[in-house]
Amino acid sequence: MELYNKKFLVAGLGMSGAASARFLKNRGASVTVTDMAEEQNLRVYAPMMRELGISLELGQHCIETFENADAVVLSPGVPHTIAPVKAAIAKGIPVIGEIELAFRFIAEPIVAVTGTNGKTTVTTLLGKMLENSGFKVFAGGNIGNPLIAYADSGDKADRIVLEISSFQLDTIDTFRPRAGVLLNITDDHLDRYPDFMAYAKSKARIFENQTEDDVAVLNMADPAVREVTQHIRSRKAGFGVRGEGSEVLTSHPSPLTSNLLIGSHNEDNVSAACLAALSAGATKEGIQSALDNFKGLPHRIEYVAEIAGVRYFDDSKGTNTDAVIKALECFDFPVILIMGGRGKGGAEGNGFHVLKESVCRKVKHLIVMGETKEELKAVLGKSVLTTTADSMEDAVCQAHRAAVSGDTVLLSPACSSFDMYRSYAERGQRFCEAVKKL
Ligand code: UMA
Repeated sequence: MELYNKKFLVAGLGMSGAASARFLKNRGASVTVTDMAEEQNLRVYAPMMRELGISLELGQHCIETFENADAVVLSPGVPHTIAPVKAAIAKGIPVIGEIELAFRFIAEPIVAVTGTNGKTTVTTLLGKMLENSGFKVFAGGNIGNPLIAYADSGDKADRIVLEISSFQLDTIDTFRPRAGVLLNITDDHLDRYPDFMAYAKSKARIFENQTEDDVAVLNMADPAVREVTQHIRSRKAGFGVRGEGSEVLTSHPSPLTSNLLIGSHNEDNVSAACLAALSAGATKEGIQSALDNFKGLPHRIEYVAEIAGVRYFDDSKGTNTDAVIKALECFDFPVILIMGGRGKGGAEGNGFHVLKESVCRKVKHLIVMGETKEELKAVLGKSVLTTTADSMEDAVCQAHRAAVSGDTVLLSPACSSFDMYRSYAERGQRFCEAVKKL
């Protein structure tokens, strides 16, 4: 792809956009960045861009700016369906995402992981497995370390391990990982997709450019995964229940086990990581040593403290209903559950009804907060004693009062954090701080 003297427009000035703009500028492109936010909300990246000689269009996305570019690079948070993007596409201007741009400048073998839940766990674990097998690894992508920053750095890894979101897959063109992993597909981000199938198909694009030489690691117990990968060309390596017609490349590496990751969903995560690691050349010793040392991720069903016989767990990263169901499965009754935040459902609501069965079975007291508290109360309030909280501190105090020795208090919001916090990590930290104050 020709960059020198070409007019590039980068849409979105977050982590991904800033890194893309810098990469392009360093290679002699003329770069403009556009962001809907005003300057005062872009205090980190706007001055950095100016210093690099990059033009800024802030507070708006002008159609003409898109139409005048030679190519457009979209940040994952900018939907590819907005009017200025459609206008550029209609004029034949290439519109790609940051992952696609980076891919065109990277020759190293890539293993990419997608799915609704477990992506970060599997990406991190897989990276460790390959590292412990003697490879130099770059682990990045949606995990919070843009691939384009790696391409810009001039570093050379032996293997690249990527967490890839559906937003990033929406804007690929030639992206082709040597191994792709699809962990599961359940409702999420329905505020950005017309329906579940559109979201599921977007996930399956991870295999779109693969051939028989590449590997697809698939959760064969997941009907949506099976459906959207029926016709892919890749060699299939299945985990979970073996689906009909799947060519199992490697059987479940049963001698490889983890004692540190709890819950059946983590058995799937371990299987997926093992299969992907083996396909990328990891050794059995490297895989086992990674499993022996991996204690899970922060804010992912993370143990916080035990106070008066009550155990507190932080699952702030549980931002959809499926994650909450899986988290509840890790615990015996009785759980005091803290939920709520910004919904990610479409016009028909956030689909909280799917939680009813698990909540009835496991939860003795539900505490709801954030923008979705009324909806949560309306949907789940008849199944379980439900109270509302104004803040994390209030929620944790209520949980503390309701708990007796032997209970578990779990923060697993089923929602994003952006109504009250900057990120799920900040929300999780607030929870931990409130618990420590008890
Ligand atoms: N913006 C616009 N126009 C729009 C929408 C947004 O200009 O129409 C602007 C915002 O004002 C903001 C900027 O875009 O200034 C933010 O861009 P972004 O949302 O793409 O965020 P980045 O900071 O670039 O982070 C992105 C990923 N964010 C999203 O996909 C929403 C990060 O994933 C990723 O770690 C990072 O790139 C590096 O690759 C985060 C995430 O929440 C963790 N991902 C979702 C998830 O995991 O569920 C998909």
